[in-house]
Amino acid sequence: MQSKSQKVLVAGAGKSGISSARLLLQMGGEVVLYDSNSILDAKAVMGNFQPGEPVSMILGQLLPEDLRGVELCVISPGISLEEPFVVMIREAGIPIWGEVQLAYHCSRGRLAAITGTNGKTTTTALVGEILKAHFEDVHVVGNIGIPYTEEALKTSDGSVTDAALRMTEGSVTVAEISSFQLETVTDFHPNVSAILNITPDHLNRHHTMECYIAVKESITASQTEEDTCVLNYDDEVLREFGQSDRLRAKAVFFSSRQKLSEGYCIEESVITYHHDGKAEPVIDIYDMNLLGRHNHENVMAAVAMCVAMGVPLETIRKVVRRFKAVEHRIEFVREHMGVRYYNDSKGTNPDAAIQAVKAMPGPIILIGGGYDKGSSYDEWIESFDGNVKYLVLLGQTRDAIAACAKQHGFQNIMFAEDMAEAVRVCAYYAEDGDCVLLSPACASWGMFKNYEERGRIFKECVMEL
Ligand code: UMA
Repeated sequence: MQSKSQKVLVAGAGKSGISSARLLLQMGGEVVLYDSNSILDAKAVMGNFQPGEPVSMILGQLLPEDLRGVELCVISPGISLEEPFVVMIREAGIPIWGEVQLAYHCSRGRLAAITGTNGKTTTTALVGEILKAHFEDVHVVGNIGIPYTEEALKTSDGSVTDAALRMTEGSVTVAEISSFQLETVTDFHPNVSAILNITPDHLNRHHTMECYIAVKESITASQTEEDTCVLNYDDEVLREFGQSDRLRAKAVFFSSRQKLSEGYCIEESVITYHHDGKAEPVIDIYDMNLLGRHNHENVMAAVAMCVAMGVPLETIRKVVRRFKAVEHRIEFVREHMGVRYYNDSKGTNPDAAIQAVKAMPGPIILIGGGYDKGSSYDEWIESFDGNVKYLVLLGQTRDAIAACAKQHGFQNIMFAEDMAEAVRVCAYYAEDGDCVLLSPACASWGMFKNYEERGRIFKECVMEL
């Protein structure tokens, strides 16, 4: 920010935009809130601000004259930089900051930041719990659902104050950072970063795997030799990255598949930390509540990050032992007539959905489909491997998924118009010992506001059975 009274265009009036606008107002700025959805409920959005605050709203098309006097644009992560109005802003010479960049600029203290295609939310939540057990002032923010700008804004009693007063040099922040958010940061500098894995996702936005990988790796761009980057040794791209001179931070690897002489791996069933010629047992995977190999990886990443942040292993062990799965991520909902129901609404891409299929303790009736991100479904269908009895499909991608499943010889496919119908169909076909799993391999947009809403509606339908 150049000056306190700056006029800032905030693009996107969702969670991130509203929270950015409030932070900017707190800092003494003037805000023009813009959203391309012309039928957005402007009154409800404006209800987030006090009468008389210098904030106005534009809906629908943004015109060149709307940019008069604008010195900065703060953009929400869901908006592609290729949108014509964003190109217009850039061509007008106005700097574009992501919501995360604005928050980072206003925050203080130390920062741990997590990216990767899958496991980010669980790892972020676990890191947050561990840090809270050791540090006094901990903030858990980002893609997990709490805009980073919101935490840079509140006092400890929840009231709003000058941003600079909220975080101190003693504060610790853990941020879940998506590839969308990484596109618009400049000097974002975590003390400890983690890239959990990289598999195809969001290719309709990033176009190629090369671009998607580059944007994920950019979480380390401002890190120095004094910082740490936690990487998955089993992911070929990340192993190469950690051993290359593109990474300036110290690489710490974890592996769920092989023994490492330095870093974190699983020996027998014990997560073990190898360092300085020592092998320290951390926790037996059978003493944890989290299911599946992907969760062992999330735990290793979280432990590695917290050790690098200076938390003693004994504190880490205690928290990991009691930590339970986060909502919407292979979340057990209930058992009804001998059938177990699981909500994995956060399985928004094929790779995440494969992990959920693999983690199920019995034969599966699977609910899939949703918004089309241009993903390929072949590996997901192959992962069924005789364990999926029926596939119930919803949403925009249902025909494409059905065609792909048939190509792979999977014929037990049904279509449903909405979640209630999908759950009813599953309950009808499920037998004693089966698992009904919502793990769509697709984003929720189009049918639902977000994956949380999709997961909540699924759980409501299951509870009504
Ligand atoms: N909009 C426009 N023009 C556009 C596109 C969108 O004006 O071209 C407007 C929409 O009309 C809407 C607003 O932008 O009013 C929505 O902004 P947004 O999509 O950035 O969503 P937020 O509500 O601000 O939520 C965002 C993240 N959303 C996305 O990245 C799509 C949330 O991640 C995040 O939790 C939240 O900020 C707080 O940090 C969700 C997500 O789906 C969970 N993330 C993706 C994922 O995990 O796969 C990346």
